[in-house]
Amino acid sequence: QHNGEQGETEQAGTGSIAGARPRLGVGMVGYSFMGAAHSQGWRTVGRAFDLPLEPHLAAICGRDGDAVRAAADRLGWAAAETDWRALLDRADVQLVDICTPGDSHAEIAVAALDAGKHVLCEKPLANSVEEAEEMVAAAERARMRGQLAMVGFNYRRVPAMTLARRMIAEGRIGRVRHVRVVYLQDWLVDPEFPLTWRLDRAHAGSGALGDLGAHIVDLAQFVAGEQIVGVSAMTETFVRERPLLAGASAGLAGTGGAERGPVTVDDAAVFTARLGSGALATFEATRFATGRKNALRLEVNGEHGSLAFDLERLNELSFHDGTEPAASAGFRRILVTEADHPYLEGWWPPGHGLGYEHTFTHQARDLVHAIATGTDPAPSFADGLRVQRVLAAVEESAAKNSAYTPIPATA
Ligand code: SOE
Repeated sequence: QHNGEQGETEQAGTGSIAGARPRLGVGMVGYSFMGAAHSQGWRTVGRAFDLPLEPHLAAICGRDGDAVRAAADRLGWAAAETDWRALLDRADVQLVDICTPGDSHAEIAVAALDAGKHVLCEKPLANSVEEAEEMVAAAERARMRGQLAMVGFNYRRVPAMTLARRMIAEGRIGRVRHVRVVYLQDWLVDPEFPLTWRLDRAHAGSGALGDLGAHIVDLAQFVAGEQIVGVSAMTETFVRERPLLAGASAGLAGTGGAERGPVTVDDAAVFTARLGSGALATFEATRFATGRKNALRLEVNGEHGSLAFDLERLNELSFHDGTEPAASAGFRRILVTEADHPYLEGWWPPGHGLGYEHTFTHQARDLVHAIATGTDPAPSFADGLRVQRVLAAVEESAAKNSAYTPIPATA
């Protein structure tokens, strides 16, 4: 299931040190939550896995000089830049990793690809279908020159999720009938939580839909091994005004001032979908699930078995094999920590589990292998565009409200 095996060939553009593995110079744009998560991936990947190239954390970029220099020291980068264009000019950078809000993904990714760099871009790929299309076109041009582009849907790299995809592809649950996915967080329940960039459509594109819905759309398609072909949706913004941000935001948090401004994105999105095979899927993405911190739960029901997963117990995959005698059948827990489980060859003895951060290490691992072997990485920008089309269809369906059938009031 890994994207590419260890390569023999050296890709043009990778710097080489005599007697050592060729280097892959990484330049990162952004150093907040996702920047820190990706940095962790780049720092650890060459130690956990036997790689054909050695990732080198060449430079990190952000607009605030003092802050980006502090981030470079904290996160392990050799240099700091304050203009992403300068990052693209650096000869020691062969791969640009974009960890900025969605409104700058397209501009940076297209410029980086046109400048001859490989690109890893955080999800969602863009803020609109049009931008995502431009990015796919740039990736196709760059592919002819041997450059690769990948979008960062990191939850594909939870070992249990890669295993679930493998088991479904092997026919362990038969034909898929239902996919049921929710992604529940609660960091917006307080109406005094300030208007960070994630609540501003101009920066984020959408709210829970693009931030959380993008993950579960990608994951559902990845695990089931098929595409969504249509949706019917509702979205809601529960708190429509919030305090303006006073100062900088950090991670998901920030401090509000006295003035208020409008929330221009959805707080929650629920939608149903049909998959190509005719299977039915349901999705819920919300930042208002009080008490749920990062509850991404997925269940797939097939004609003779089911799989279930919860990100809050990410080392486990539940499996019901419906071909077993009914008297002893039932969901059982697979502890996904065996050496022959996906990605586990790089880590600990059985039972010594992994966490959220390892998904970024696995993402880096797969991209390094893809670059070394010249293999198309997954999820590609085209996969990111497909997710973007689903998000756009959800917004269109919610705006039309056409499937919504009010129930007449009774006395
Ligand atoms: C915030 O909702 C967030 O950090 C997302 O932006 C990430 O993509 C998700 O993995 C965790 O939650």
